[in-house]
Amino acid sequence: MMAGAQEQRLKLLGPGTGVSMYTIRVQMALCIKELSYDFLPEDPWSKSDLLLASNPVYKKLPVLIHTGRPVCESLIIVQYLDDAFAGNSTSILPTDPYSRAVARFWASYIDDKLFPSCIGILKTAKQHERADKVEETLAAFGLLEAALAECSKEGEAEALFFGGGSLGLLDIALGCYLPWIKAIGHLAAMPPFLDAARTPKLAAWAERFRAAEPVRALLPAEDKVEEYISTVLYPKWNAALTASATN
Ligand SMILES: N[C@@H](CCC(=O)N[C@@H](CS)C(=O)NCC(=O)O)C(=O)O
Repeated sequence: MMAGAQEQRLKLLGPGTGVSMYTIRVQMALCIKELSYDFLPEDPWSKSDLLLASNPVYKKLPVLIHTGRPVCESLIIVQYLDDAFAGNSTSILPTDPYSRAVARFWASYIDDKLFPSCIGILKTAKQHERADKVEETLAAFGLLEAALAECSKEGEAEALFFGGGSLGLLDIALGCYLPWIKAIGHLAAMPPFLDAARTPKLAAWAERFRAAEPVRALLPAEDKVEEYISTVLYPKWNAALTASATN
């Protein structure tokens, strides 16, 4: 049976704060694929019945609903959009299977290693733990610098983006974190992570990414992210620390 027009329309459930990197990542993919959608704001800390029914496993945002069916996890949603709307605009994943595997590998690395190390800097007050997290973060950026250099090797000219001449999976996987990376550095009173001397390719990439259409307008201001970390995340982390100390 054909889904009705209402059901066909894409719905995106996400926090209404405008700072959720995972939701922004999906919105970037929707823009690149030139897809219109209804945004349904949700509170990630007070989960609605729709969120619980749509993502019963992780109970997290964002969730994409397409033809009445939910798709969860931002990287999977981005890849789903690329597959389901293959005819729309340029493709987000490379066409070559090996390049697709490499892009997926680094995208997972960014979520599983790079960002947890980076935000981990703020989660601890212990100097040696903080120093370890800084070192891990800088090492992770070093690896990504080399991955970006590899992208250039495959093309004839210097690659503008991880995706080559246009934005691809890795660009939006890392790009959605840019305001967070800056905000974390600022709150930790550190010099910029993406420094032109240490990671010149990444630093230049970040400038290009911030200016790139159609994703430019989706990136929140760093002070908005800083305020979110200070007013929402710090109290949550402190409450979790207190709870674990008293248990
Ligand atoms: N790996 C998930 C992470 C999603 C995530 O952490 N979402 C946050 C909002 S930005 C959330 O729902 N937090 C509520 C919670 O952790 O219960 C993805 O990529 O979609």
